[in-house]
Amino acid sequence: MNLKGLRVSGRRLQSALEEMARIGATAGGGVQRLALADEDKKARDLFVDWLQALKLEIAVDEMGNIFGTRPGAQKALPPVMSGSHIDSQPRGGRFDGILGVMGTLEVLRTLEENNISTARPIAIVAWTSEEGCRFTPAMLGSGVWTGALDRDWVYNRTDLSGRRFEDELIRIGYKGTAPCKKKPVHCYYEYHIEQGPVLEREAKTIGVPRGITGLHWYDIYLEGEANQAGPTPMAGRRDALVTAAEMILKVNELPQRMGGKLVATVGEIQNYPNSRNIIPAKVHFTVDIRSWDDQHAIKAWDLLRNDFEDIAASRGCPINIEETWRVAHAPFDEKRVQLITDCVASLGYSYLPMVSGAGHDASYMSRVCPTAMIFVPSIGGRSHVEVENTRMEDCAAGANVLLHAIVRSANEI
Ligand code: HGY
Ligand code: MN
Ligand code: MN
Repeated sequence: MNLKGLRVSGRRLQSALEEMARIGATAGGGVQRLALADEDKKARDLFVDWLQALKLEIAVDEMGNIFGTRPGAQKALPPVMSGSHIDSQPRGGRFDGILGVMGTLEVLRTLEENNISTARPIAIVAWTSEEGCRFTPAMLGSGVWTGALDRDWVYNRTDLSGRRFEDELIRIGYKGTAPCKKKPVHCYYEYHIEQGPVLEREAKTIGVPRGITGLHWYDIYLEGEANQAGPTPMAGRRDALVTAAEMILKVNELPQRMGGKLVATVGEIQNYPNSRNIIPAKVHFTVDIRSWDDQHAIKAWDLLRNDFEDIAASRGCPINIEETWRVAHAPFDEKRVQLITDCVASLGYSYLPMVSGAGHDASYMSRVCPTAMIFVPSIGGRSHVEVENTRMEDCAAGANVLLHAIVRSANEI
């Protein structure tokens, strides 16, 4: 069969995305499906139903990663794997992660309805807890599967209310029995929204990243001294929140000071006791530093950590720093990137080579098998927000690239 003319069904992909978007739908038009929360379970259950309808061989591993395998003519050959994540940010978007899972599902549905077999098996995967907002750090399911993270260490991670990862996995019924251990994979593709402004600005349909920047996460804990906000003189206060504020400004100034391509963000903060008439006693905040150049990011952190220690000393607020997580920048496999580019060209889409500023499970997968990604534009460059949006024509275009990349790769012997 001449596969050149093969295309996914954009309408069916749209309806799968819309059905998933109803799970955890938020008032502002986004979704909230925090890892291992009830909404995550509901979306997982629906995903497993769809895998069963395709008669795939389904496996759930000890980390709750869900795999569906479509057999190939040569069963023993390592599969082509493709997927992403189902969990979302709090009041997140309807495309981040789920587009890659639904895009791969649409590829499998298209192959089924056209009765197309491949030499290699094809495995679809939904990785557990990619976002890292409820249980830190990010990419926990793929991190354990690739051997980058220890399963029991992840099991004991807790969310802000003290719930353990493993207990939540059991509670939603997704602590599977399959060992969470890497197996041979021929290559891995991840289809995802760009989550930035570049493709839209350059009016390109497909982004072809050559890799993902390094991600470095830190947690900062400050001890102040609570007291009555009225009678306590300003002199001598040990105000943890003012101390944090001075530090947070240093984070924001860092990229300018360092030069080069680096971003730095404080996204999360907790203030205790957080009462308007009590001088803040304790503050926890997070630091997220990203750069393609890992040494540059580490140098930036060294500078920042010294600033933090000086500020903590000058304000009399002892500091405790956790260097929570570092993932080095992840260059993708050039052959796989070229194959994606060839598929884009043969489909006649415009495209742009780029680097991903967002982290993805593909970061870890690139360490264990040839990996590449496919991006489609984010309208207004917005993501991790309820207004996150991508044109359905672009969603179908990206899925067509994924379809041809998977079929070509699954017929490589
Ligand atoms: O942080 C990230 O870029 C991803 O959403 N985990
Ligand atoms: Mn994502
Ligand atoms: Mn995300």
